[in-house]
Amino acid sequence: MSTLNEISEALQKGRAKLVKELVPKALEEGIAPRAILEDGLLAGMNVVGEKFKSGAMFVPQVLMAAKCMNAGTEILKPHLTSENSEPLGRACLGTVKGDLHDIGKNLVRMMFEGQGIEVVDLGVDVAPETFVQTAIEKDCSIIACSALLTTSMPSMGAVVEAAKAAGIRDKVKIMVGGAPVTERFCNDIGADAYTPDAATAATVAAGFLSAS
Ligand code: B1M
Repeated sequence: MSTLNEISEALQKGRAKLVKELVPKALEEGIAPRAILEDGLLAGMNVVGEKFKSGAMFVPQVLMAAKCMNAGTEILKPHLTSENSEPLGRACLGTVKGDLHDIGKNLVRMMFEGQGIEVVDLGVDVAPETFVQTAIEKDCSIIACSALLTTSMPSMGAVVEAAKAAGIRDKVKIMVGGAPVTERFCNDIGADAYTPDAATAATVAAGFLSAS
């Protein structure tokens, strides 16, 4: 079995210690960090998602897989990000209200920081007003929202409305993403950018900050 498959299987089985051994092994074998993330860790997480959906896996097992994902990405972090010394600008980032999923949000943070963007990480279950208040207080040019649940997505629209109500809509770019989010949804709520993955989000955010 290839090391990438071993990583995927170890994550599916919730074996964090093994993931911590296999990720450095894959790096030593010369496998690209991005491939380890996408074809090892995320591939395993997709299987977990399918099994969770069909009832073949339950919350405690999914939490173990999430722990493996975090352990793996922590090791990959220095290899995925190229530290820029000059900060490009500041963004506040969070998972929207009612939503506790944070793995994708943490990846976005990692990629933003790698592009030299300072991140104010608001965590999970973040109210629309908190995004906006933080953007004002910390002088953030970008509000970045992640959502994994179809039921929490509407909160992204509330962020756009809260920014308008606070009079800062023309001063911030609002970026949205997460598995159920689409370009169309982004346009419907009047956000500025939808991106399908964390790396693309960081590139787009850097573009916004360079242009401002
Ligand atoms: Co949850 N869960 N979960 N869960 N969970 C999903 C999302 C689900 C699709 C599973 C399923 O049924 N197949 C489903 C949602 C269904 C729906 O709404 N349509 C679901 C459900 C139903 C639930 C609960 C309601 C289950 C329950 O309790 N009955 C519950 C909700 C809790 C809550 O939030 N209020 C719940 C709980 C949990 C756990 C706590 C057990 C755990 C989360 C642990 C954690 O995050 N610390 C969990 C997990 C792990 C998942 C799955 C299996 C994996 C999610 C994940 O981390 N993927 C997930 C199934 C799946 O997605 N296949 C599922 C890896 C991560 C890197 O991907 O976050 O999509 P993702 O990020 C991607 C892109 O989307 C993008 O970048 C990343 C790639 O580079 N991206 C952005 C993300 N944010 C971005 C922002 C951007 C740009 C790109 O710009 C700002």
